[in-house]
Amino acid sequence: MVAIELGETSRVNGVNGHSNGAQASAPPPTRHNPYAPRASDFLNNVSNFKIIESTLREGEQFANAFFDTKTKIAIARALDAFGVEYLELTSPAASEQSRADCEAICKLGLKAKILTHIRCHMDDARIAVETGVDGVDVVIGTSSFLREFSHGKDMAYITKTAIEVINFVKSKGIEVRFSTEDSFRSDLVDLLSIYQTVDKIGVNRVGIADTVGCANPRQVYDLIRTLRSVVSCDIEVHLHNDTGMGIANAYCALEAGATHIDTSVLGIGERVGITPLGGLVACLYAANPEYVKAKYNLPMLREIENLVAEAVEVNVPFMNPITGYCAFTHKAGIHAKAILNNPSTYEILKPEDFGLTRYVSIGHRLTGWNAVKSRVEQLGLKLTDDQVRLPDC
Ligand code: HCA
Ligand code: CU
Repeated sequence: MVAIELGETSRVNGVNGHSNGAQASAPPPTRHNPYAPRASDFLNNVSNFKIIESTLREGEQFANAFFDTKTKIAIARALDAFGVEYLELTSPAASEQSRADCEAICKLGLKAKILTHIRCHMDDARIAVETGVDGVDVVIGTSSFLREFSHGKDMAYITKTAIEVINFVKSKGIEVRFSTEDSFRSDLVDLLSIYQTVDKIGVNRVGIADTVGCANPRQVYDLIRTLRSVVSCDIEVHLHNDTGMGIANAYCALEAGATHIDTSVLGIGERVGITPLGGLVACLYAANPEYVKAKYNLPMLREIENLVAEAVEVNVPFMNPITGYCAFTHKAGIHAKAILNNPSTYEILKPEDFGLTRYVSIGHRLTGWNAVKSRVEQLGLKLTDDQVRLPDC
């Protein structure tokens, strides 16, 4: 556990908030935030990560996703223009159309690296390496549930096949990642031992998948931190959102030393999907706005979400970070007054950084006169403060 520096203001807790007589000579309170990332968090990658955007793989598994080639290309181009580092595509072994689409996207000449996602099987690997991808994401289930009720293989077989597939993909000069499905319900010794084995033979990344969305942030932190101490390769996380932890878990994974986060636009995927791209970006922007602004074309977010929402026929949720219908609307009089003086009082995200504008609601009994005054000024009307305050003005 890393020690937390206590600022002068924190000490007040030790005396139940009452003056102990020493305060007159105490230095003025600092603005130090004890929860911000600390230099001593040497594993922390909150300002040093890559996004593996999986709308065209995990997202294609969303119940209402039926992407045709044109739509896939539009999504790939939009995500590339936004600046994600990787695009993950459905396995070319899944269908003839999946293979053709994968090849077509590889030929677009995008800046993002193109990955495809396959089962840990030589038949799939042989097809994948012929498509023109920059890398292959390999996965196999290791939990007792999947070993017993899905593929039926034991750890010895899984390890042997993983080595064969990884060596084969590497021999083609492209990236390879090895991941275990349902990692959080797999035996920890099995997990660490297979990851150590694949790290030694030169896998580029290992992946942890919370396939059923059962993990909480502390569990994610602990597992990634343990894994960080046994492998030297990069670490990717893939986090399902069944209990609403997708973003929080991704953040904790980065704090613990993960290097790559899987996302999909609006979080679409199996069941309720995975860590959403927009929500993750909001969370990481709050941690380090300059880093996130420099990396991604933030004003494109809304357009990308609308594109995907339309393609899968859903609405953007009203409480979506950044693009939700009320994301930058302020209503109560106390909020409006402070916002009009200084937007940072009630906004951790600056709407203008996302190409959006704030809105101060005025049509309600909770609205204060400051909000009405501001609207009067916007409209170029000439009213005195007394007139603005009058209920019938
Ligand atoms: C699935 C597989 C997967 C794979 C994740 C990964 C999962 O569809 O069940 O390759 O890291 O959630 O386990 O999406
Ligand atoms: Cu998944």
